[in-house]
Amino acid sequence: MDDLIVTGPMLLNVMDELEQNFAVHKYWEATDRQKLLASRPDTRFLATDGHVGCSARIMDQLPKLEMISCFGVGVDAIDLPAAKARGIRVTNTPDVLNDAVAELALGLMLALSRRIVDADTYIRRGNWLTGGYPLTQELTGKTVGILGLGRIGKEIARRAQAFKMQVVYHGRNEKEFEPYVYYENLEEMAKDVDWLVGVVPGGASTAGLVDGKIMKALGPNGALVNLGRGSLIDEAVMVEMLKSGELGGAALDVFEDEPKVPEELRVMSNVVLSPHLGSATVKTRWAMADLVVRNLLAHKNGVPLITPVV
Ligand code: A2R
Repeated sequence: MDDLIVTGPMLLNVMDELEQNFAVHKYWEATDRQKLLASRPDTRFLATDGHVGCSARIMDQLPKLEMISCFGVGVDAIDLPAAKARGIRVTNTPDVLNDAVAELALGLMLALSRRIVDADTYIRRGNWLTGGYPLTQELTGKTVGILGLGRIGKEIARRAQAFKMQVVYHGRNEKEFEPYVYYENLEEMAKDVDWLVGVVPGGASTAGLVDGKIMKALGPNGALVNLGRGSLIDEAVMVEMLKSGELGGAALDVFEDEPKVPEELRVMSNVVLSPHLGSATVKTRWAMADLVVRNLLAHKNGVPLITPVV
């Protein structure tokens, strides 16, 4: 049977399926990971996720590696230039997670604007008995700027419209068949919107794209939402601006150094936090895992990959 190195635990049934088709080696359980790689020089297949990824160093230790199947749509933790240079194929799990991530986007926006998390705590602490909860804001009539009108961004846009919001967007290119206003300049868009939702891939081209200038443009009545990668936002600057009130609020599913979240963010009332839950529903995680397996089997059986990245 072909060797398959798996970098982290997958759903149990998926592990069973992988074990039926491959000799699975659990990288995350190995006490000596170098030794595991060195002992399997003929390995052609590797399964990983968007967090662990696959460095050029790991690829170098597997001279026969042909394919990396990634659980997740973001492949910024995989050294794509190194994979390309070696002719290693890389697959990810796009589209099947669009709805789940888009639902969470709207959920976080509602939670922040209607203060749902804080209001829940208000009742649990018995505060309602002493007085009503302060008035909040609604999404209706507000403008949301989507940074990255891709597969997920479009699903967020549709849901925002259902909430009677105006939708505009920024990306590298204007989309020919989309009905929303395009901003070539992110700062100009940030000035004009109430909500800025980031849903772009991680990596060098988007790192720090939402900096102090963009957050200043968004302003004290604006709110920032991030569902892509923590590296998109200058987190230290965001914390300062949230503290000073220069930025109104933030709803964050991703962070610079997950699972570490700055203590200051954890105590702010104008912030809603979730632990990278975008795609984390039972249905979606199954669909993603299924794609990981089907891509591996496609390569093993010499048929076209289902969702290739390179
Ligand atoms: O290339 P464009 O114009 O289609 O814009 C893409 C946009 N994007 C950027 N926008 C501004 N500056 C950049 N440097 C930049 N790089 C990419 O992000 C596109 O509209 C969007 C990404 O869309 P998709 O490739 O369809 O990705 P998907 O499936 O929506 O996932 C987005 C990210 C993942 O990479 C994960 O990090 C996370 O959401 O789950």
